[in-house]
Amino acid sequence: MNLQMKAISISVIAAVAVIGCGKEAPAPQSAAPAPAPVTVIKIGHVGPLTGGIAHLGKDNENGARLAIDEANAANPMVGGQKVKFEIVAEDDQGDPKVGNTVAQKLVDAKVAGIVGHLNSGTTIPASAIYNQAGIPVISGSATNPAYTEQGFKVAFRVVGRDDQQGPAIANYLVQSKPKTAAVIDDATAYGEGLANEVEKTLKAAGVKVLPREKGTDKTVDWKAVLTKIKGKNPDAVFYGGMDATGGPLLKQARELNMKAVFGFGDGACTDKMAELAGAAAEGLLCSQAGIPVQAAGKKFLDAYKAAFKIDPILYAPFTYDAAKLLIAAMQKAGSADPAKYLPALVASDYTGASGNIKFDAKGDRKDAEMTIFTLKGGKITPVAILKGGKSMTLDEYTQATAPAAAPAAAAPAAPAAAPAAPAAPAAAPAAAAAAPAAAPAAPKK
Ligand code: ABU
Repeated sequence: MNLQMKAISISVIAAVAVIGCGKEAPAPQSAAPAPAPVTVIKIGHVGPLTGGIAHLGKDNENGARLAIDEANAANPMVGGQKVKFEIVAEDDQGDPKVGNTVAQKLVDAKVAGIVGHLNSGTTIPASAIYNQAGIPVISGSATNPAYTEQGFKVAFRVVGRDDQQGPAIANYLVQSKPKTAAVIDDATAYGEGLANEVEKTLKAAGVKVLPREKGTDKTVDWKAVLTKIKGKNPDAVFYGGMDATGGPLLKQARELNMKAVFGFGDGACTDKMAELAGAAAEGLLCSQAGIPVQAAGKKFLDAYKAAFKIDPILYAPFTYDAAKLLIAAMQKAGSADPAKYLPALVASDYTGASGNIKFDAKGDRKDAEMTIFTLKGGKITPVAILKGGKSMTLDEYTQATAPAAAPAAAAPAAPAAAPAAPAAPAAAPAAAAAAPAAAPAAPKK
């Protein structure tokens, strides 16, 4: 007897058995409607989840994860179909080779879009793999201009670029009137690229810049480099690198009794600096290529804290927005097919946790903010938010971006007065920072 025959026989015997017990035969029932199929849409996230900057990789991943969880909680539909978004999180260890391997893994897993990578040094080569596969990628933290200068239609970022960030932080260093400056980098695409931008601005301002000193993204013993620099007595020192290496650099510089003003970029502009350098971190000037985390939307900040029991560190609001942008574009296009939703992503006009996001022809964020901080009382503290040639305090920014439903119309941002003086030993910048250089626009190929 084949299986089908067996099944029919068993059903007949069962039915007869029920009737034979004197019970009523059940009324014939129409078949229950099959549940609507739910299509799973995979979104990749890549960042370093191991190593010295794993805390930043996890921060980025948390942002994307929160966006996806929120989207799923709203019973999302794409093209009239019920869908569920699924994060596929990968660890690239901040290493370009590992980055390429996991990029290919995500392509093979048929993700519909990617948030990442964290580092410019991994994002730039991995973006060639995503471009080849036609899969959109949005970085929430990679700031090296080269990423969006490759002509890849699928490559986007929601933070500013280092040709904006470099001049912004360098102009703050210049305001302490240094005659001589030292520039150190970690030999990564990010650290070296940002250091180059800072050096250009310092030289243009008439500051003598010492020959470049280098470490790596793993260097934690800077004594030889610092001893060499100390002998030349620079008034200012800029380091292009991440907090895991920048913290020890700053600590050892103060242990060597160096009095220079220190300036770092976004990778080393976190509260981790105080954890790693202790009191030596006080007075550090640093920059981020977007709004400060405390200026992110309250709904995002509350949801992040509730979900992860910690506050976001640096670029989580940006990776949150990147994931939301991908989802919004899919929903607008009615498809998770990258070729079909890419035009909707290009045309994004989206207000998220990090403000309004539109992309220029290269895939860069239009009018990205830059923030300058000083480290005070163990915390990085925003002193100026720069946007469109204007400088605002955090309060002014918050007022200017308050919801339209507020009782009074938000006042336009006025140029800010001089930022608060960094704590000793840095001298106070004398005036508001110069406007960041506008990114040249060219059509994406
Ligand atoms: N922008 C700071 C850290 C990430 C990067 O490598 O660009």
